Amino acid sequence: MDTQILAASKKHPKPDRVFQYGTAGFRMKAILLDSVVFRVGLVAALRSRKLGGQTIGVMITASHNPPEDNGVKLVDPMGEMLENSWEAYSTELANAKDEDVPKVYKSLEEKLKINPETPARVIYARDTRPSGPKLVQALVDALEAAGAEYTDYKLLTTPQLHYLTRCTNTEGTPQSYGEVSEKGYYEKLSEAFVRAMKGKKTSGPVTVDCANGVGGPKLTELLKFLPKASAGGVDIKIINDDVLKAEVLNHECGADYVKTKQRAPPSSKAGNNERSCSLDGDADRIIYYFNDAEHGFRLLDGDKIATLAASFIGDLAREARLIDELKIGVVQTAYANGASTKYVEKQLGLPVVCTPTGVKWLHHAATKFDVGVYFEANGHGTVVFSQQALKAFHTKEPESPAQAAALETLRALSDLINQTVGDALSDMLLVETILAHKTWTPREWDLTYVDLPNRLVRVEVGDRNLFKTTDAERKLVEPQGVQEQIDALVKKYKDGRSFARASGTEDAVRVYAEAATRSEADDLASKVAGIVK
Ligand code: NG1
Ligand code: ZN
Repeated sequence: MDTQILAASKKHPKPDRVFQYGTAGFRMKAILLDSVVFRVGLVAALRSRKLGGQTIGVMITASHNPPEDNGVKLVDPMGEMLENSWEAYSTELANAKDEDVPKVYKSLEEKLKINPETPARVIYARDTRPSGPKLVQALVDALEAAGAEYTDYKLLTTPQLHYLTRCTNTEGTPQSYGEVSEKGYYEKLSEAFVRAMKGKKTSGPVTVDCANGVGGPKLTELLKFLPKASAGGVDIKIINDDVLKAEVLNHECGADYVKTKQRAPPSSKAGNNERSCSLDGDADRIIYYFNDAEHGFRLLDGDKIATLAASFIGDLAREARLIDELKIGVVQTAYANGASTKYVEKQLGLPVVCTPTGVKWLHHAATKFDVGVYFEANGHGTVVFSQQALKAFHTKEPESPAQAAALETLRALSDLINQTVGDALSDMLLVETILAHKTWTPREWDLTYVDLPNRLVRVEVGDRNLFKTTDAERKLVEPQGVQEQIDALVKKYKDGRSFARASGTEDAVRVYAEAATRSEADDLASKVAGIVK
C-alpha cells in the first residue's frame, strides 16, 4: 500500500502552504486544494477502518464562498460532522511533505490502532463548482491507493450527503434513517411534509432564491414529489437557479448575501408581505425575509427560525402531555440577537445554551436535550430529537383527539427535519408547515420579538491567532487588557453587548455589537473594532 500511496501522492503535489481543518473543513481557492482533497481521501479511509468499516462521507463544496473557491469536509457515520480529534489528524496529513505522506499515513494507522485489513467505505458528492470534477479525481486516487470501496453520488446538497451517510450506516437496522438514495431523501421529506401539514394550507407563494447553486436543481427535483400547491403543497417560485454559468454562484444572491447586506437579491420580484427565502451555495443554510409596506426589508434569520420552531414544538409537546418528561432547549452562538435569547427564556420559558461558532458545537450541545433546536444566526441549523423523545412520540397513549393530533404532528416533524445537519430544503418545509398551522403571514412571525439593532464588522489584523477567547467566545483572554477595554465601552450603551473573536474561516477578527438603537450599535461596533485593530 505504501508504494501505491506514494505514487498517487506524487500526482497531487502539495503547494507551499499551511493547511488547517477549520470550522467547515478545508476551504480556500480551488487551485490550492488538490493535494488537500487527496489526503482527506486517505483520512476518510482511515476513519472508516477505525470505525469497523462504517461508511464515511466526503463533501466537496465551498458553501457560500465565491465560485473560484472550493472546500472539502468529512462526515461521520451518523451524518454528523467529523469527530474533533480527527480534525487534527487531517491537518497533520494535509501538511506532510509529499514524500512523507505514506509515513504519516502509517503512523496514524499505528497510533490509532487501525487494522489495515478492515474494509474502508466512503461515499462522496460535490456542489456545482467547475473545480469539483478535478478535485473528485484527487479523492478517487486516494481512495484507490488506500484500498477503499467508494460510491460517487455526483451532485448533491451537503445535507443530502449527510442524509445518505446516515442511511447507508443504518440500512436494515431498527434505526434505519431512510432509503439509501437521492429519491429516498425526496420521498421521506415529502411524505413527512404531507403528514405534518395535516390538510392545513399555506397562503400565497414563497420565492426561493437558490444562490445559483446545487439547491436549485435539487429543489426542482423535490417539487416533483411534493403535492401541487392547490392540493396542499407550497406554491414555490424558484429564482437564481442557474448552475451553468459558474460566475453567478452566490453572486448578488443567496443566504449570505441577504444576511450580510440586509436586503433581498436584486433579482427578487416578491411583492409586499410575500414570503421569500434564500439558500446558500450548498443548501445547508436558509434565511427568510419579506418586504413590509411600512417598514421595508425585514429579515427572518436563523434566530427567528429557531424561535419559531421552538415555540411550535413546545406547544405540541404541551398538547401531547410530554412537556414534563422531555427536556426541550435552544442552542445558539454569541451571534444570536440578544432579543431572541430573551424571547426564548422569558416568553417560551425554555433554556438557552450558548456554544462557540460552528455547527459541530451547536449540534453536540443540542443532543443533550430531548428536543434540541439549534441555529446559527446566519441560518444554519436544525432540530435533533433524542431516542427517548422519538420513543415517546410513538408510544404515548393519547387520551384525547387533540393529544393524538399533537403526537402525530411530532412524529411527522421528526421525519421532516433532517436531524443530521442543517438542511435548507427541510428547514424550508418546516417553516412552511409551522406558518400554515399558525395561519401566520411573515408579518406575524416577525412581530414575535424585535431584534436589537446590531452590527458585524470584519477587522483585518496582523495575526488573528493572538486573539484567544473563553466563555463560548464571548470574552477575550488574550491579548491581555483588551477585554477590559471592551467591557468599559459596553457599559456606556443601553442594552449594549459586544465581543471580538478570530474567524475560523477567514483571516480576520470579527466584531459583533448590539445596542438599543441603530446608531449606538454602529458606534459600539466601530469603537470595539478600533480597540482590536
Ligand atoms: P467564522 O468565519 O468562524 O466566523 C463563519 C460563520 C459561522 C459558520 C462558519 C462556517 C458568522 C459570524 N460566522 O464562521 O457561523 O457558518 O462560517 O461556514 O456567520
Ligand atoms: Zn453552506
